[in-house]
Amino acid sequence: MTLVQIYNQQKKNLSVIEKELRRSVSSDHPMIESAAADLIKAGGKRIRPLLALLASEYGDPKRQDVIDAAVTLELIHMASLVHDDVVDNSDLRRGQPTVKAKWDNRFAMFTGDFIFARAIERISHFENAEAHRVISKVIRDLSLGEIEQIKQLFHSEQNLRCYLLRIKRKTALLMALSCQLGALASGCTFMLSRRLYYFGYFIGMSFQITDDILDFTGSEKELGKPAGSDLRNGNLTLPTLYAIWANPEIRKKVDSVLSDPEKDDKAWRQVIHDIRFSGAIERSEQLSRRYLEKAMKILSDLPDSKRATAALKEIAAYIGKRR
Ligand code: 2DE
Ligand code: MG
Ligand code: MG
Ligand code: MG
Ligand code: MG
Repeated sequence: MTLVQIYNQQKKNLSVIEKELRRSVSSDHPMIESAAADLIKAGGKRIRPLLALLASEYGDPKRQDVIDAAVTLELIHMASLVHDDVVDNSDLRRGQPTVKAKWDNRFAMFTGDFIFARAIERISHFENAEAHRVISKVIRDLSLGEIEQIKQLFHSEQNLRCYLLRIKRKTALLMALSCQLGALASGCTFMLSRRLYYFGYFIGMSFQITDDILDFTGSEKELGKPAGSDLRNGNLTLPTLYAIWANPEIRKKVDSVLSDPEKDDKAWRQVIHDIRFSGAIERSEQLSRRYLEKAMKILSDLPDSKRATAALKEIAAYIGKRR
């Protein structure tokens, strides 16, 4: 099965979700309406709704709760990104100007809140109290993660646990929730929803590690921003951490640029080059693969005959091949 086939299989559901998303973010306020239209148009892979749809196939995928779950997940994701672009001062996302760039920070904060409120409205449809509990927990952890991330910016004294917790909160938990909620919404047992949660968690960890690798290995054209942007913004990701733990010379250089971010571009380029060719990328790839293996292991315990199992396998494989 290919990724295109998976999207094709889910085409009907995904187009209902798209319509519901559009309806959810629309408003009779012209600025919100325009920002919302831009957000929908900018698109995205809708990976969270897709995960929820696939997880729902382990129960009864026809339940209305499944669509509500998928829409809720994408709305939470969208709202968090509108806020994230304010915090990160990002003017572009998916090649389009961000809400904060097109208007301003204040407007973006409330657009994010508006979308978030729409997500809460959807959540009110769920009768399952467990669903409410797990959603709140993930949003709480997302917020905590962002606060901790700010505190850790430009600090090179970090251990692996600290990095892993950061990417868990920022990326993996929402993917885990997507699988779990899709399962719960379709009436799966709690046990099965937990297993799917771990699948989402493991691919989320692998996804973010790959994202952090690509920030070093991608070209400026591919990334839409200079290579090493994470480090330039003070965010020490896995490649940097592996490099400074293994090599005191690189640590010295990293500390030097971090202590003076206005340092000339040549110094930055040199450090980024050093990290890239230090072996740290390969070690990061190894850890990313380990998470994928854990994800695959979960699938091997799920009913093999299910087409969803094959589809989830393909998604894990895609995450492993992402360049
Ligand atoms: C993006 O990470 C992570 C976003 C999580 C933001 C969570 C917030 C708290 P990146 P990119 C703001 C929850 C708020 C809600 C639910 C309204 O590393 O490169 O900045 O995509 O990634 O910007
Ligand atoms: Mg951020
Ligand atoms: Mg960001
Ligand atoms: Mg990134
Ligand atoms: Mg991203």
